[in-house]
Amino acid sequence: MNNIKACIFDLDGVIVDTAKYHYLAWKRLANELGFDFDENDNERLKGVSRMDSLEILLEIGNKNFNDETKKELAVKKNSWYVEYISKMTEDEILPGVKEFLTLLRNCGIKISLGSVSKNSMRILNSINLTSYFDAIIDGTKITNAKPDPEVFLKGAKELDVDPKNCVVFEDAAAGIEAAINAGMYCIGVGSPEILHRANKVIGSFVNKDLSVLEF
Ligand code: B16
Ligand code: MG
Repeated sequence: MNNIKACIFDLDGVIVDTAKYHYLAWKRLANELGFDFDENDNERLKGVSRMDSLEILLEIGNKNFNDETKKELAVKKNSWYVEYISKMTEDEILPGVKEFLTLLRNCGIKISLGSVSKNSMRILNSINLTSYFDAIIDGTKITNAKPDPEVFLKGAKELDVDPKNCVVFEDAAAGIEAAINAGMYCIGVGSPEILHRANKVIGSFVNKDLSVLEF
């Protein structure tokens, strides 16, 4: 059996389903700019930073703006997104997540957040989960978005655990690549077709025990 000492969790799509709120806000922006944006297009934005997401959106709509306007558009999208997530409660924690985090804590396995979202703290606080984490690495602490491994390597460093003893839980293809680039084990949460590069894929955390950390 391998020696797993830490688990690193992506936020959007792993702990909570905020992808639906990102989608609503991006769609609202696309519609305001005069084009449509569907759930299929939204898959391309998962795990991607805010400004990179905007670039993809504008490419889909075939629109071009200067940097200043792009910043204004990103601020506008974020204000709508924040409006949606400010209403979140503990009820929106995905099934089995809290129980699995509790199990890890009781077994002495360290826990870090590894999200590129700059809204991570706001979300963790509104769902009352902040105290479960030994380290929190989010979009405010990194300069390189996934698939760069920075977000996960910083988490391992803060926990003082070797990357080869870490497991990353991720719902996005870019995040799986980031975990591989960090030299960590990776468990995809979601669809095996999209996450086939992970060491294994689970549908949810419901009834998961430590055997999920065996590779
Ligand atoms: P924000 P994760 C990512 O979070 C989302 O998957 C992605 O869709 C979003 O664009 C990105 O955070 C930035 O979020 O605009 O809140 O800074 O999956 O890394 O937890
Ligand atoms: Mg995610």
